Amino acid sequence: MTRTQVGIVGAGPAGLFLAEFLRQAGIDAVVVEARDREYVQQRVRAGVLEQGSVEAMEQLGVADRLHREGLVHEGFELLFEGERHRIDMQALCGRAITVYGQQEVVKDLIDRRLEVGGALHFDCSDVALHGLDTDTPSITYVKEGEPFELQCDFIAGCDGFHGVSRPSIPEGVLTVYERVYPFAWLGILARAAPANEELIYANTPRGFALYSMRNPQVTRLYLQVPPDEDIARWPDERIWSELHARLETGAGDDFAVNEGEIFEKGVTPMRSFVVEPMQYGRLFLCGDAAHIVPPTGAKGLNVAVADVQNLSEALIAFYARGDRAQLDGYTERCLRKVWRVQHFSWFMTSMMHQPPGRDPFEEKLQISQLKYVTSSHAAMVSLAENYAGLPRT
Ligand code: FAS
Ligand code: PHB
Repeated sequence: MTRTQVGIVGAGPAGLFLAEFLRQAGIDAVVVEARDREYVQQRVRAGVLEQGSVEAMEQLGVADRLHREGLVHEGFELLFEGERHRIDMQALCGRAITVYGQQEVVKDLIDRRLEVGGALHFDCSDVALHGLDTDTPSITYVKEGEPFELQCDFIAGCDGFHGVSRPSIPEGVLTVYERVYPFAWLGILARAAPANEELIYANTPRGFALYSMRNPQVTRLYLQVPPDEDIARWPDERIWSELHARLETGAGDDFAVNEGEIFEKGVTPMRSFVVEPMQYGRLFLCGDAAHIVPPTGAKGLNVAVADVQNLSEALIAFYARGDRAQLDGYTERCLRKVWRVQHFSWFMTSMMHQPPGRDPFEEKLQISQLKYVTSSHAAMVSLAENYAGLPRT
């Protein structure tokens, strides 16, 4: 049996940010990850970092590559009724976003963890949590056929939506809030130079589309598809023709989608999900283990970072002064941002997607909302500050 102060389950953004925050505060932690390093580093997910997440990487001193390779965007565009409308975040709320792939963030944090000799165990199976309602919880797992037990003071469940942490909380403790959307996203990565400076969110009669990117050689594109869509029904030519149809308005706008080799494609279900509380005994849930947002608001990674900032500050207060107040208030503090981004992500998803069985009244409401957020200064400020990310509270 080995001992540590904080056992961290999962080496996604939440687990890796937490490990580094704690290390820099002199708190010992061990990260236990189910998959191998290569898999964790190549998993395609988020692409947009709020200013707050960039500041977190700067605070940890792992932002050099982000500053070299990240794309700072001071605005983004909404496309509807064949016209594009720019939301100038810098002018409206003095903040910007940075386009930098989640897997790059994960790579930078893993490099740091291994560079400083921090404990990070990949390929751990049969991970299980024990004694959560005692002062000595533990994590058991198997690695290379060997059983291990890690005794901790606290456990951080950073193992995502399908992890083992949330289900380890006894029946009846958690209240679940959920909304499943009647559509999904088909996402691709393509070796094609971005044809637009900034992201384009499109609400079209054919459905939603998103024009995003990763760097000057790679674009990231999404299409609204039915919830259980079979990717086999989408050969590359069909994907490109649908992207052209949804994103190119013609009408004097020379924007055209650049095509290129598609080297990654997948379908992502869309749901909103929150559990309350986000803690049980000595277990604290962070990121997707506690809440999921539809990616339309680009918030999942960013709210995961906010959770672990709250948890690390609470743990630092506990180990420095024996003060439990922030640990006891962890859920309440996290839920302020969690429900704000839940609302914003639901708002963006409802405004930008075509629900199946088109309801003409809902369509008119959508267009009215889109016209409002692209004409009213007050509405544009609200949209801009939510998208760029509200300062932490
Ligand atoms: P993660 O799921 O990233 O990490 C959990 C880790 O735990 C994984 O490494 C997993 O292997 C490990 N694990 C699981 N079970 C385990 C077990 N039993 N034992 C040990 N380890 C275990 N968010 C944004 O902010 N902006 C975006 O643009 C955006 N785009 C997205 C696009 C897509 C297609 C998807 C799917 C998500 C997107 N998101 C976006 C949301 C996404 O980024 C998540 O919010 C983010 O990955 C959450 O990070 P973690 O909570 O660390 O969970
Ligand atoms: C992405 O680049 O992957 C991306 C960007 C914005 C979103 C979701 C995903 O809202």
